[in-house]
Amino acid sequence: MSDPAARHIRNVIALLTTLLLLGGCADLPAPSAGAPADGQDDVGQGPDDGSDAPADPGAGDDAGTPGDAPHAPDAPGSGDGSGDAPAGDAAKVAVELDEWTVAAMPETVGAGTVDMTASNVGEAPHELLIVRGTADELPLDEDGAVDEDALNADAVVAEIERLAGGAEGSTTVDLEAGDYALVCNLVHVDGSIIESHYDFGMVDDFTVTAAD
Ligand SMILES: [Cu+2]
Repeated sequence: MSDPAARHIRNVIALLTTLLLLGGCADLPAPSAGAPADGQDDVGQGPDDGSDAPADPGAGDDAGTPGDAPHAPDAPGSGDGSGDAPAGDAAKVAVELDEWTVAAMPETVGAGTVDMTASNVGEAPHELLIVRGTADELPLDEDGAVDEDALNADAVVAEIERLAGGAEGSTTVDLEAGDYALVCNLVHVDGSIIESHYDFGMVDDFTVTAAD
């Protein structure tokens, strides 16, 4: 009984040893690929988090302070931007169209963005052309109207198209310093009667001065 028992015990020990070895070997790869791996990652992340955590507060403070600093410059920067684009400071010009007058208020503005509103206070339809040059420089056609085809391509800088009596229109235009003419260039033909609004007097000189 003792020999078989001893053999059995040896076998058991051998088996246990094998299992331990296998288990040990098996345990190492298997767990390391699983839980231990996570554990290591966790451990790794732990320290990382720890190092990140201290770093983050520092970076946070750094980011906060510089962050605020850039914002402060940004405000002046945007201020400069709005200064470059004087949209907020756009000059406002009201132009009254009537039979047979064009009247701008004011008649002089500084160079830059101009919000121009035309009001037809008359009964006939009128339009408004903003043309480079003074009224006496404008080429005329056989109807006594401004010959728009004879103007330089960029001479008409803006237009508020035909407004019925009582109507109002507006345009925003960036004007360089110089002389301009505000013109209604409608021509009404009634049989043999040709009515050029310009010829009837619908023109007003308008001046844009150099910006300060
Ligand atoms: Cu007119």
